[in-house]
Amino acid sequence: MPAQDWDVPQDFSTVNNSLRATPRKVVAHVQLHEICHWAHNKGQERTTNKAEVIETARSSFAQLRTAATAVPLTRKVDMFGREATVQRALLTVTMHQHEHLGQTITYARSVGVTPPWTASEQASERAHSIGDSPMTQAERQRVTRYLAETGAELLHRTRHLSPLQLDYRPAAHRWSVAEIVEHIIIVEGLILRGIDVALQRPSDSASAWQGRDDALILELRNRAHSLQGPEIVLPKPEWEHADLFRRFEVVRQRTQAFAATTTANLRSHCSPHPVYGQIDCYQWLLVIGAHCERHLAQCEEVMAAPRFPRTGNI
Ligand code: NI
Repeated sequence: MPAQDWDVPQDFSTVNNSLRATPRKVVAHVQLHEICHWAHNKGQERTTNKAEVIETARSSFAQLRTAATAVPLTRKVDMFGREATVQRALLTVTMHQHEHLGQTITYARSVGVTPPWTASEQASERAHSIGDSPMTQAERQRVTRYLAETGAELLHRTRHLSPLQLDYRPAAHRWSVAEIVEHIIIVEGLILRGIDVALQRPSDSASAWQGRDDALILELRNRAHSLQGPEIVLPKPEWEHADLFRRFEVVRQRTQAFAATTTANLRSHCSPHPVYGQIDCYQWLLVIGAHCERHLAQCEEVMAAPRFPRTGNI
């Protein structure tokens, strides 16, 4: 919005002094500051010194934030001789800033300067389109969706079970649903730690499943092959039922946040699986989803057992 559309006080310094020191005045000051100081500059030293400009803008934002959090939005303020609310004033400031943000982008581009946020977006697009890309959009979408879906499905199928149902074992040597969930949590934590360690090592090996993510997932989900995990992944079991699901949610959220935000080059770092050989770190994230699916099928088997408690919350 061009500044001349506003009824800007001629003597900015007088108005500014009279408004000093209350939150209401902070909002009014920011208004004046925004419009007068930068556009009309009445009664203030004009500066094009970069450090001073940055410092003034920074203090202006700080004042604005103080006003936005400390003052009731419905409070009446005097905005250039007209009555308005704090909310109206803040919205006006935001629109005004946005107007000039666009203006600065235009100015920057017109002199051949790429604005910093555009530069970082362009860098990330370039990274996604070259061979050693950290993770393509499609890969990230696939793994985050797989983790979200398998996590939600496990909770949906098991969380509502009664303590009796959770602790039921179809046979002495078989795991209960509670034990299976505990095993899933333990394995997920170990895989995350394994990824962390692998990423810190130099990338010196290739995945034995390079280009075969789907085949690896199918293999892992196939319960015709039984896998005997090491002692460390066996459930104790030692967690309360309520704690069990909370722990699952915590570890899965960690995994999902990592998968959604990591900029590490997951494909170029590998770690060995005891049965399937070298697997890259992106594939290890898929393994977490596949492992969850595999054991969800095992939970279904337990729940389908003839003696599985049908009712009761005891
Ligand atoms: Ni397992």
